[in-house]
Amino acid sequence: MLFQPLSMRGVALRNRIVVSPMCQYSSADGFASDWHLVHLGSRAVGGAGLVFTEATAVEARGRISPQDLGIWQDAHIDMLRRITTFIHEQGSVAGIQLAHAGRKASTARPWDGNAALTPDQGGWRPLLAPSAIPFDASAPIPEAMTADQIREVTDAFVQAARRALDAGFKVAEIHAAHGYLLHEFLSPLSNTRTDLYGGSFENRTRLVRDVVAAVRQVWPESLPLFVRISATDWVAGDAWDLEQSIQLARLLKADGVDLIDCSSGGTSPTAKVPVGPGYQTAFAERIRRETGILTGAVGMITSPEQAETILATGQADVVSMAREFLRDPYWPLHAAPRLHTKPAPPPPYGRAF
Ligand code: FNR
Ligand code: 531
Repeated sequence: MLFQPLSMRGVALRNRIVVSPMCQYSSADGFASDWHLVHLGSRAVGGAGLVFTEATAVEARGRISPQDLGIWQDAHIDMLRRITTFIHEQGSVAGIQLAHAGRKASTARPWDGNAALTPDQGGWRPLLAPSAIPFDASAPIPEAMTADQIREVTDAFVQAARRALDAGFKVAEIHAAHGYLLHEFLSPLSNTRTDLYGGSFENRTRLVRDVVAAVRQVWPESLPLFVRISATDWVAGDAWDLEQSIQLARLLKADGVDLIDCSSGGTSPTAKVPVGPGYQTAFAERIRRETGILTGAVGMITSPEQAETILATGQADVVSMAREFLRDPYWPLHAAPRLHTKPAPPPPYGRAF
């Protein structure tokens, strides 16, 4: 099944293999560079069905690090269009993950230590969040967003979607996972608001549903829209969990979302996450079976046989890989013979496979 095509609305993926979004921390002022062209382009050459950009900031203050990719200004579109054109020339599909880091914004990139950056270190203030609750003891205290700021951020997602369309992307994924802004509204661990955006499930899911509805308005009917969620906070008690994720997925399906990309974690710095091969596939399975929406499985998927089993047992409709694709951009070309399928290299490489 891994090499079977998948059609969603007017877009046909050549296979079920997705390059998961991966921060490259390689932009200046949000601009894509030759690094992004080669990084993403080579994975399209390698045979992936869908290649996602990293989390791409919808506004400058929504970056995780100063070096994040962005699409908050029209000037970002040109180089992004060069990348989508190349990806599509390879028979792959270009996707973009639209993101806002919320209270986890303004941090140094991993090889610079990951720490929060003050304004004189290249960071910025304020950090936006549902409530004035820092991610951990060493993180800055964010500002609880006003109604105006909620409107601003929602519009930033819409404008970003317009730019993404102009840049040639065929799939947009809204990042509502990993403890970033939209996930922060979902989880009672980070959202203690008492207005229309806090408290009940309906209120905590309001922002992600408003963003999805607003983006769906400008994202063409013919193009798929994904949402990445953290299916659970991995925290007992009053936190975000799988039952709520199933409920949210059902609502998002009705709101015009085509696929739920099922990750987990990111809200609590102390949560014990039982990481292991395919440790999140059960979330994709439960959501897929109980709501009928397409799902993506991600997390420690590395072998062709493992990926095939996930699809063949109905746990998900696509498999996403991040680290394995860093180790091997040509993973699909190497996986095909392992699953008794002919690899489809680009013509110039034909004699090597
Ligand atoms: C990530 N991950 C990630 N997730 C996301 O939703 N947006 C992103 O921009 C990033 N950035 C990122 C950078 C790097 C270097 C890594 C390793 C990971 C998470 C990633 O997409 C994936 O969900 C996890 O890495 C688990 O999948 P793997 O790596 O086990 O295949
Ligand atoms: C890794 C991560 C995975 C799952 C839960 C929390 C964190 N992160 C996520 C990335 C940035 C770098 C690594 C994003 O989602 C942007």
